[in-house]
Amino acid sequence: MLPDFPNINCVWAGLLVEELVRNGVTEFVLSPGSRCTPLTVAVARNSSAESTVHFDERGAAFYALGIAKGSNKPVALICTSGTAAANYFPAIIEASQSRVPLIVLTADRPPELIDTGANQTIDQDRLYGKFVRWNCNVPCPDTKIAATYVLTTVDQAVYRATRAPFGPVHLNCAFREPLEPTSKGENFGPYLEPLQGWHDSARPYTAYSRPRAYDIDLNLDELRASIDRCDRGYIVAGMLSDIETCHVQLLAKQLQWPVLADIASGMRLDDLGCATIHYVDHLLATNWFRSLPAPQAILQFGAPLTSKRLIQYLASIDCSLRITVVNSPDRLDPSHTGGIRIDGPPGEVAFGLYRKDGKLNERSRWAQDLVDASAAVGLRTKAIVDAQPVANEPAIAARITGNASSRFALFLANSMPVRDADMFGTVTTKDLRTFVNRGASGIDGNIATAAGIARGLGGPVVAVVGDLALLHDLNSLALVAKSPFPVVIVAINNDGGGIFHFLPIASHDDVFEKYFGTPHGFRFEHAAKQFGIAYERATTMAQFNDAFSAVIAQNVSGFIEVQTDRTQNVELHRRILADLDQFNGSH
Ligand SMILES: Cc1ncc(C[n+]2csc(CCOP(=O)(O)OP(=O)(O)O)c2C)c(N)n1
Ligand SMILES: [Mg+2]
Repeated sequence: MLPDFPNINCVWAGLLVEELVRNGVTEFVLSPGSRCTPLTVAVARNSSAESTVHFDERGAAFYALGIAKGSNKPVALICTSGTAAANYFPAIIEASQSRVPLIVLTADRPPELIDTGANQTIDQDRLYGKFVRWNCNVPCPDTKIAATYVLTTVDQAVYRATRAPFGPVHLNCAFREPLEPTSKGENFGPYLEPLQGWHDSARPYTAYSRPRAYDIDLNLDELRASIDRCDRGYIVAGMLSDIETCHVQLLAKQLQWPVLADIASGMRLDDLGCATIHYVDHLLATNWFRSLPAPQAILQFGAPLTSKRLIQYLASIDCSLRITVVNSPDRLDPSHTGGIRIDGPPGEVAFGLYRKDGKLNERSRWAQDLVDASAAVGLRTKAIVDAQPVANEPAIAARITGNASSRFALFLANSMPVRDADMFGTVTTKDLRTFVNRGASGIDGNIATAAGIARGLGGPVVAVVGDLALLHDLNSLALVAKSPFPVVIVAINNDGGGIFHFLPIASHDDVFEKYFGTPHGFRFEHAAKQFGIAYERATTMAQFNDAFSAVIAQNVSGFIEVQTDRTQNVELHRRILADLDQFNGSH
């Protein structure tokens, strides 16, 4: 028997939520509001729906993004009409550009109230423009419209969100009053009769057959043969999911080509038997590197890349074979390098290029020299960084990656935290999972994303964030406070935007500090305490190490504020680069 719904709004909302659940969308992030009441009640009353409630839609949407990244599953968002819906936009842009599936359900007023000056009413039609994979204005629930319409709408929404390129979809759902689950004694039995088979089956109403994961006019065996003809080639690992990383690793191990691994690839911090060039950004800065013969092939899996030096270097190479594999039809070629662009899942393509006999190639002298030089560069920079007694950003990046326990995943906020981890991250065997928001590289929603990742993974996360990113998303500490899994915030407080010191504008003293450095003088102790999060402050590396080790060992949420200095930071980076100028390939 189908449930006895009190009114037509509840019928549609109940079907919608149940169909989402049947499609594997079990996580719902809701924000309070009146117009979305039917959806909220439907989630609350569906025993298979897991829900998180967060008052701020901007944080809620980034939290949903984090859950989707951590769980590799689509996540649903529910909010009321008006600016509530507009607050989802930054996270929708990030989800669109980092190809993460979100099902965005915004409640809307009925058509007779649009454009009339009615309260909390805006034009929500196509609110998110081209940043959603599909957009549907779901009309007010009405028994004149078949109930199966609701099911096929949800099925289409989930399908469009989870077929490549993955991304957000928007269902703008209009509701007329009554919004609460009251009944006037209507009998929906005859209306719902056509759904009896669906109800009994426990399956989604529409079974979409997915296109073959990728369909290309290339013979991968032939491509592999051209790869094998190259003596010198790079594997470049950009942003990859866990499973994709495994397959790329397999190929990298077999080819024994140097792996230029981005921090978002899952291959940067670990060795895994590959010829990994962990410190590629710094190695590229050496004169020694410029004297090496160029590669004949570049095989890139995943995008984007974090290191500007690496992006520029790859663009400068004129090689005969350049293959880029990203699961998206989008151009994703900011340097206009062209070559062979495979629109398919990087893991599967890598596996397609892998020779199934499993035989490993011998590592070339060229590749081994690069591996050795990268390790030597790593040691060289470590020596300089370790000699600094005061807390400094490169050392924090090295310690966090070196000292985090393998239970923890890392979220690296935009601006310097992600770049420092890319440049200075310690090589470990801990298989640390790393997450970033590099779709649009915003410094917004970073705390909420980290908390969402913890929920999506079902495990603890260390989030490294700058002070401006933290100020931007301060109220998302509420999500950390009630996170079911530990979230450790490492707040690097350099009193402003440290990244801007690396730009030429930094030498324009009349404008720099006020408009770019943007000092604020704030500290975060009271903020952490307001949300009931244990707080520690560090000004030396020794203090930081103690505080970090303690919170990691306790496996609880916590907040460590480290004070650093923007000017000293850029000087330290310059000293490291000057030292790398002396590098001769071994020491
Ligand atoms: C939403 C958003 N606004 C502005 C920017 C431009 N931006 C990039 S980095 C940065 C400074 C970030 O400062 P902080 O978080 O303290 O990190 P730091 O540079 O000090 O490492 C800004 C404002 C952005 N990326 N995203
Ligand atoms: Mg800062």
